[in-house]
Amino acid sequence: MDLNELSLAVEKGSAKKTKELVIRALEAKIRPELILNEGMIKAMGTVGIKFQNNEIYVPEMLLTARAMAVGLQILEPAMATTGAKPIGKCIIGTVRGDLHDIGKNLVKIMFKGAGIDVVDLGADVPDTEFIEKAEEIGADIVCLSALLTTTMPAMAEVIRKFEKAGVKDKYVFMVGGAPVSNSFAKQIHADFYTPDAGTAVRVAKALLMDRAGQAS
Ligand code: B1M
Repeated sequence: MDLNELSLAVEKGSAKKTKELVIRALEAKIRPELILNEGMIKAMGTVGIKFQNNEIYVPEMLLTARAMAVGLQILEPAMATTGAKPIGKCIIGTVRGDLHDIGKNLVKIMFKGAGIDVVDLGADVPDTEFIEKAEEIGADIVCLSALLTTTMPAMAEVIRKFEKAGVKDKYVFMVGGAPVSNSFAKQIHADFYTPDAGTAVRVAKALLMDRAGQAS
C-alpha cells in the first residue's frame, strides 16, 4: 500500500478517506509508526508550508486536523501497551492561548503505549490547572506543549507558578512543540526538551525506570 495516498487524504482533510486508508494500512501489517510518520505527520508539514504561503487558510487547516484526529483514533489501539503495571504518572497539556493539540495527543498516545499513566488536560489550559492536577494525582512528569511563538511565554509562566508555590522540585518538566528549543527549555527551568513524541517517550521511560531502580 502507498502511504502517499494516506498523506494526501490527510492533507486534503478527508476524514472518511483517512479512516479507510489507516484501516487498510494496518490490515497490510504496516508498522503504526510508519503509518504515522510517513502517512500522516508528513501531511501536516505540507499543510503548514501551504498555509505560510497563503495557498490555504485556517478552515483547510481545521479539516486536516480533523482528518488527522480520526486517523489517530484508529491507530491508537495498535500503539497501545500490553497492560503491564504503569511505570509512572504524567500530566500533559497545551498551554494557555494555544489550540494546537495534535502533537500533544501523539505524545500522550506514545506515553500510554509505554505504560505511563497520562492525564490529558487538553489544549488552552489555564496555568494553575497544571499545578492542581499534578498535586492531585501525584504526577511524576509534567509535559507542556506549545506550537506558537506567542504562547511560549505561557510555558515559562506555568513553571514559574510551580516555583512560586514551592513544588517545582517534586516534578520533572518536559517541554516540546515546533517553536520550542533546548535553550528555551533551559531558560524557563524545564528539565527536558524533546523534539518529537518518540524522543519524549524514550526520555520519560528512562527517567521513570531509573527512579524505580533507585527506589528498590
Ligand atoms: Co496553526 N500554526 N495556527 N493551526 N498550525 C502552525 C503551528 C504554524 C507553524 C503554521 C505556519 O504558519 N506555517 C503557525 C505558527 C507560527 C508560529 O507561531 N511560529 C500557525 C498559526 C500562525 C496559527 C494561527 C495563529 C492561524 C490564524 O488564526 N491566523 C492559529 C492559532 C490558534 C491558536 O492556537 N490560538 C492556528 C490554528 C490552527 C488550527 C486550529 C486550524 C490547526 C490546529 C488544530 C489542532 O491541533 N487541533 C492548526 C494546524 C493544524 C497547524 C499546522 C499546519 C500543523 C500542526 C500540527 O499538528 N503538526 C502547523 C504547521 C506545522 O506544524 N508544520 C501550524 C503535526 C504535529 C504532529 O506536530 O504539533 O509539532 P507538532 O508536534 C510534534 C513535536 O513538536 C513534538 O512531538 C510532536 C510529534 O512528534 N511535541 C512535543 C509537541 N508537543 C510536545 C510536548 C512534549 C514533547 C514533544 O512534551 C514532553
